[in-house]
Amino acid sequence: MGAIKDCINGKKISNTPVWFMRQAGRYLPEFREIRSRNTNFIELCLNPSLSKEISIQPLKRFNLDALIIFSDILFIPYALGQSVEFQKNFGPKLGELDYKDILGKSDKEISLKLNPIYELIKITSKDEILNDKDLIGFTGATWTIMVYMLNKKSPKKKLDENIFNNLQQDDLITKIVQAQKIHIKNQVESGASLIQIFDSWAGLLDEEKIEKYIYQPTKEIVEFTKRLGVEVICFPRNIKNYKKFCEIVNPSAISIDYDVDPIKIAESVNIPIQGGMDPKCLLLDKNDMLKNAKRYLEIFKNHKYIFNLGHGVLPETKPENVKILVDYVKDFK
Ligand code: 1CP
Repeated sequence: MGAIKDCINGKKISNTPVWFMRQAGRYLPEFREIRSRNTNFIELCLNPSLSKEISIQPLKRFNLDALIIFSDILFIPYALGQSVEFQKNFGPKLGELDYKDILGKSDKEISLKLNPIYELIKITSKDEILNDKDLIGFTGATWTIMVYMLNKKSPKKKLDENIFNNLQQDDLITKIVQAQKIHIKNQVESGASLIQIFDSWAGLLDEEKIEKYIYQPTKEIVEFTKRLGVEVICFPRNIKNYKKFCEIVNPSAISIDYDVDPIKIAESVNIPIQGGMDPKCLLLDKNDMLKNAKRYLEIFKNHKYIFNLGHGVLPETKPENVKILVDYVKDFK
């Protein structure tokens, strides 16, 4: 069992466990090298030997406690039959929704389409570099997946408010939840030791819509994952009330964003906490970066705490800084 699971389960560990969202990706020259030869992002993710190589790249450089698989949250729409492509300097572009086709997708069809991801997990979990480290599988949260499916592009570009008037929306939610469960179960059976749920757009919802779109489906997915015997970390980015989210959804650990006040979180949340530091801190000079890291480590000293960031590693980050940060966290007493 890895240090992250141990931390969550209250076992004695010698130092703060650490991993990063987007630890595999564009800030690493060795990733950019593979990416430049593989222009189709979906095909790259669905090539188990290449996606394995990318997943282990950060572990070759840094003393991290976990590997996160190189994949994407948009494989749920893909598995449901919606077309997904990634365009340079634009991001994801999703196709029209064929409800009859989507709502009719069987568990078997979904599993079959995502099979290369399970193959990736199987071969990666056997690699000796993993040793006793955790292997993190993931899914997008229902709300965030629904946003991409109905909005067809990043809501950062523009959120179509009509998504709430979509007549088939409730059926779609049920279908996404079904696909998420199959995807989580298959990842766990293939060797994932932990699951993270990314709700990157949780902060877009008004309070009165949160119950239906976030609390209810996420609670269902969390309970499902726990029943599989695996811990589940939730990242409801920019949610207004983390305390309430934790009370209702009850994940094994909560990952916090960089806008939320860590002191308030430390006072109000009593489940294991992950992350928080602004990824921009990795762009500062060494002393300023470590001052920020120290702040989080001090604030959560008496908490079960997993060091991570408040969002993903930025593409312009220098790998040297990641190394300095990881070594600092590992030596922190
Ligand atoms: O080279 C490239 O252009 C690809 C960039 C890239 C990468 C490296 C995308 C496209 N996805 C990924 C990998 C990825 N995505 C991982 C793998 C492993 C790791 O973390 O190291 C993970 C966990 C994700 C999850 C993901 N994809 C999220 C949730 C986390 C977050 O960042 O908020 C989201 C929202 C996506 C959608 C997505 N995938 C890629 C892009 C450009 C986007 C759109 C983001 C947006 O809407 O702004």
